[in-house]
Amino acid sequence: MIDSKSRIALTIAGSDPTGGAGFQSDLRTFSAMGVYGLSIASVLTAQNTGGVHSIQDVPSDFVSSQLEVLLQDIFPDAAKTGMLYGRDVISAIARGIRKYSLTNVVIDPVTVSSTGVTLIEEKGLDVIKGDLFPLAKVITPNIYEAGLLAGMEVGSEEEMKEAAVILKEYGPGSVIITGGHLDDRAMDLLYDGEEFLSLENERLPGEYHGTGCVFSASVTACLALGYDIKEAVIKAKDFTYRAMKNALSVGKGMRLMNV
Ligand code: PXL
Repeated sequence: MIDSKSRIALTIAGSDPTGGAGFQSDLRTFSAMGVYGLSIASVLTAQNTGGVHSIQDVPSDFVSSQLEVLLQDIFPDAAKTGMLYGRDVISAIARGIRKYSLTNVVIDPVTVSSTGVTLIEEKGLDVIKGDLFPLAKVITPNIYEAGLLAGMEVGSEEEMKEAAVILKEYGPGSVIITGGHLDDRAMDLLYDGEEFLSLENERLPGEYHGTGCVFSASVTACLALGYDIKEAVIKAKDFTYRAMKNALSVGKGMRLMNV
């Protein structure tokens, strides 16, 4: 049960009308973990379970207004970013995070949808790396995004470690790379600048929409609840796995995470 004493988490993310990803999914994840959710729409999408049809950006001034008005009133215990799309929007969010000294910031560098549609403007990744990564307690790229961001091929556990070391240099407190696989095991790697922790579990077959959003939102909720990064990542992985295991077939396409 959420009440006025509940911890609060903010998501700054895109709208996904299916609710499988985007801020709609983040809000459900926060609720399921007992955290009250705030949301700021950074970009809109037209999509269904078959994929993303089109993208409509939100003017960066209006993203700034949403942040200003909300943060003058409520201070969240943790915050995350998801799909941001435009470079100006990314810079505006970085300014807002700095101005209001947000803590427990999780940056999920969303680049591409599960069906292969690009979800970020060209060069947007450079702005995420330069402006947002230094403000992050943890960044949560998947293995593909880690490769793009670190400028290298990432397939093996060794390459995941190399990429994590490169990404840590942009200034986040920790790096977690998700979606590695070793034979039939799923593997995520956490690097805090000192040691590596690899987390493995069963790899589930099939296509799921919104796994990255659920993982980063559950890390954010755990940070809001006061867990440290290692505990947050372990709990988030378990939460994400259960949401995949119970995934819903509500449309004609991909299954949606059941949070
Ligand atoms: O899963 C990445 C993602 C994040 N946010 C929004 C999306 C998607 C994928 O489609 O639409 C809004």
